Amino acid sequence: MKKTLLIVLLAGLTTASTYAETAAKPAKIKFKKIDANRDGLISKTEAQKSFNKVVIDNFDAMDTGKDNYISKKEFKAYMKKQK
Ligand SMILES: [Ca+2]
Repeated sequence: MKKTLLIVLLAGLTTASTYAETAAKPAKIKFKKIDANRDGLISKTEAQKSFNKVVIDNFDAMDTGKDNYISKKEFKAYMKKQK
């Protein structure tokens, strides 16, 4: 019984660290995946629907033009800064 619990815990840890690694690499985010209606801009709604924590949390930082949309240019500029 104890052994099973340990395996479950270890499996949970592995999953958690994999998730953290993904979240810590904003450069891997695909603009196209978030831009649901393919108009070349990410709206706040699209960001929220993508469930991408990096984009949701940094929406205002990415939206340097302050027009409530992240253009591909703004997106790329932000990703470049993260490297
Ligand atoms: Ca869009």
